[in-house]
Amino acid sequence: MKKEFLDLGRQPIANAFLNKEDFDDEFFFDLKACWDTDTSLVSIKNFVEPEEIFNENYPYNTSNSFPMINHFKQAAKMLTKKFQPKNVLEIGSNSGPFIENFNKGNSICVEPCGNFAKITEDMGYKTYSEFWTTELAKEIIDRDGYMDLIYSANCICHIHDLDDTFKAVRELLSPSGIFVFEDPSLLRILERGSYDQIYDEHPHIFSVTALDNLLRRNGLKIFNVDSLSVHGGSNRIYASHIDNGLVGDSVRQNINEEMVFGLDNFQTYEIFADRVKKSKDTLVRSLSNLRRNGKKIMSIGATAKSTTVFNYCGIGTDLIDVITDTTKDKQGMYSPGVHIPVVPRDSINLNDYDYAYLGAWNFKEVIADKEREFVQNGGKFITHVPEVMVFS
Ligand code: DWN
Repeated sequence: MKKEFLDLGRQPIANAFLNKEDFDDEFFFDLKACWDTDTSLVSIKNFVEPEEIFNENYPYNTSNSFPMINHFKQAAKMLTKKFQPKNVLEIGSNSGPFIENFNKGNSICVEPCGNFAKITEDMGYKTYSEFWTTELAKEIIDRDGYMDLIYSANCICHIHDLDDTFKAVRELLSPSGIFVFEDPSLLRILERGSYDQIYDEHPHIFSVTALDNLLRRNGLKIFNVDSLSVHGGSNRIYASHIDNGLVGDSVRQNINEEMVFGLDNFQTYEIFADRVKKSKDTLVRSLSNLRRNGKKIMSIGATAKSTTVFNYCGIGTDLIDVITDTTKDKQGMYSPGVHIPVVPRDSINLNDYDYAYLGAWNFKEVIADKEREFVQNGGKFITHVPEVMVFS
C-alpha cells in the first residue's frame, strides 16, 4: 500500500529551463511523495512522461559539474581492476565521463537524450538513443551479445518501471556479470533534510532495503554497497544474478542502518515532512528579512534541486536576482516555474551581492573555494541543507 507523506506543491519540470516567450506554455504537476509499505520504496505520486523530460533539450551535462569527471574516472578504474570486464554497457551515459575510460570497441552507451547520444556517438562509442527496456536489452543481445559490466549513475532512479528495468538487466548480464549503479540514498536525504532531491526526474528515491526487495523479485541480488559522498550521499549498489555466489557484509550493514533510522516506519516519513515545512518557513523568512534590509541575493548553480526549492517555497525574483551556472544550455534562459534569469558566472560581479544561495549545495566546498574573494569582501553563503543557515 502506498502512503503519502509529503506535498511539495505545484512544480514544473525541474530541468526545463525556458525562454521568456514560453512562460505561458509551461507544464506543471503536483509533486507528492509516497512510501510503499510492501517494498519500502519511496516514489513520487504523479509520474511525468519521460519524453517530456529526457529529450533533445535535456540540459544537464555531467561534465559541467567538473568534480564528477574525476569521480567517474576513479569508478571506471576501480571496476576495471576489480572485475576486469570484457565488455561494458552504460545506461544513461550523458556526455560520457564514465564510458570514456573504456575501450571504444567493447563499450556501449544507452542514452535517450538525442543531444547527449550524439556526443558519445561522435566520441566513437556505439550508442543506442533509446529508453532502457527489456525490448532494447533483447535487441542488444542479438547485436552485441551479453555484457560483463552494466553500469549506471544517477539514472536507474529516473525510470518509472523498475521491474522492467531490472528484468532487462538480468536478460543482458552475462552469467558472472555484474550490475553496478549509483543513485542518491534515501537515508542520507532524510538525515540531511534535502527534500529538493525529490522531483520529476527522480520518480523513486532508493533505500538499500527497497532495492534488495525489488532486485530479488527480478532474479538479481545485491552483494555489495559502497557509501559515496556525491550528490549529498549516494549508494553504489553492486548486483549479480541471484544464483551467483557473491556475498558481502555491507548489504546487511546498510539495511540494519536503515532499520535503526526507521525507514521501515511511516512515522519517520511524517517527521521528515514536518521538517521540510519548517525548512520552507525558515528559508522564506530569512530571505525576506535580508531583502527588507536592502541586501542583494543571488544563487549559484541552476540545479534541478533549486527548481524544487524555489517552486515549493515560492521564491522568485522578488528574493533572488539571478542564478549563475556553468552550463551553456542553461545560460540566457529562465529557471522553471519561478523564472529567475540564469547567467554565466563571469557575466556578474559577485561582490555586487551580499548573499549567495547555494543551489548546488552538494558542491559547497568546491564553490566556497572558487569564491574566496566574495567571502573576503564580506559576502556570505546561504544553504538549507542540513538546516537553513548562513555561513562564510
Ligand atoms: O540525477 C541527476 C543529477 C545527477 O543531476 C539529475 N536528475 C539532474 C541533476 O541534478 P542537479 O541539477 O541538482 O545536479 P548538480 O550536479 O547538483 O548540478 C550542479 C549545477 O551547478 C550544474 O548545472 C553545474 C552548476 N555548477 C556551477 O554553476 N558551478 C556546478 C559547479 C560545481 C560549479 O562550481
